[in-house]
Amino acid sequence: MANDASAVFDTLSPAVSKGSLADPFTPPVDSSLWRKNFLLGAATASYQIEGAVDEDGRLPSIWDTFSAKPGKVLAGDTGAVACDHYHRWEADIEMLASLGLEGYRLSIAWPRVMDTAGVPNRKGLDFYKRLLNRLKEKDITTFVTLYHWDLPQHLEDRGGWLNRDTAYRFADYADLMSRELAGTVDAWATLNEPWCSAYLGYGNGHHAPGLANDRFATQAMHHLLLAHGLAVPVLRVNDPASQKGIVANIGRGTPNSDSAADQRAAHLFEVQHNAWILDPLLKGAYPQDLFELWPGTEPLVLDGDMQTISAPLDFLGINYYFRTNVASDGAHGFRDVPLEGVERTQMGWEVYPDGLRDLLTGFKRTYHNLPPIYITENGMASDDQVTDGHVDDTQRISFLKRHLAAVDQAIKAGVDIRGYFLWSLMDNFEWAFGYERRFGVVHVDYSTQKRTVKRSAEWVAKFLKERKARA
Ligand code: IFM
Repeated sequence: MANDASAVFDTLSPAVSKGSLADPFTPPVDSSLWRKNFLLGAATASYQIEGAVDEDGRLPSIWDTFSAKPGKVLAGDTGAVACDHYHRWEADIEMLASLGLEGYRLSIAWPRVMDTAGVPNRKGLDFYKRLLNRLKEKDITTFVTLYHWDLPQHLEDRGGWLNRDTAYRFADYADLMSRELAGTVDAWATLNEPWCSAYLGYGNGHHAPGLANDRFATQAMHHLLLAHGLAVPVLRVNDPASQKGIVANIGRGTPNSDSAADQRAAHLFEVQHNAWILDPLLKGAYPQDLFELWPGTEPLVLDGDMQTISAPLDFLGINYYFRTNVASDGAHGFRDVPLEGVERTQMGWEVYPDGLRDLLTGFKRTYHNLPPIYITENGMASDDQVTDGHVDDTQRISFLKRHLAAVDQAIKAGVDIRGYFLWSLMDNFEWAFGYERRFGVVHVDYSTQKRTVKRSAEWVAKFLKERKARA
């Protein structure tokens, strides 16, 4: 196998390497992307697109509270209106279907569907029922995430993910949702990116609820994973035909030099970003190196918790965006050493498709019980503008091609990868970065809510059409 996914892609299909729409996407004939059962879809999340935060009995979430605090979100943006998807969902699904996308990954807003006593909120539930029924009518495969960061504020008021009880409340919520929505969901993901909830939310405070303490982060992570473990058997009982899994964001860390200290730093980076979540899920234990990085932060773990957390999964969702080049910090940890002269996105993240392939093949070696994988998010932000009714997001087309080539390489190396979701269907509320960062393959004008299909979406649609015609 060659080392560079971009180079391999260029060799195999030189015409498409520049990301121009005029060049058809023609992956090599043996590419797994041609497989009809390799699912290609797009993803979104409730708080990032729905808006309507005060409607039909929705309760406040931690992101409503956090984004209302001055200085927490760029330009003071909030998710109050977002893409107004709560009112525009029908047109948005039409758009998704017209692009030929075969799968849609969405999340449910917990504060929309239950009151403070756990009593179901019919109006909120009906919204998701209508949405999922319509997706099924359109023959779109549905991946539903139960928790994509919008914790009900009343639970945060009782300690949030620092309170073990939140894990049990989550299992109640999973019970309600799977009883109500059984039959319309193809795959349930309990959590999206527990690393972000635990570390950004409780470890460095960049995300809601905005607490900053390493010990909080490890305890919040434990309760998040426990919530996942408690929910899986509930989902299995209520909706046996669906797949059950969890979604983890993963990070590639590469050493800044060959020195043993920098190699160790890169290892610790990946322990902190990947093994912290994957080891408990797939090995039933936290990686001990984590506590070398953060001495004295071992979470309180009760008897039986690790068995609950490591119950078998039907799939593992993987979200990948970039790599980080690191060096030793001279003590127990690592520090970022940004590389110069590399391609970056609007987020400042390095474009590094090989990292996705290398992490996936590495996981296959490390975890003998690695479940089937879906790439549940991959994509990039760019400062997209509408000109004469078009958005020429050339860098995104090139980004997607190179990452899809990396996925193909991982499949050829023996990793069981069953699908790929673009992040994101449309521009949306990018958390602490507000609306400035645009990740969509569809552009959203937030002053009019007009959607404009970007060149990247046209490109994906074209490929899907061709694949269908060849099937
Ligand atoms: O927008 C987020 C998403 O909510 C979770 N994964 C990463 C994306 C880009 O930052």
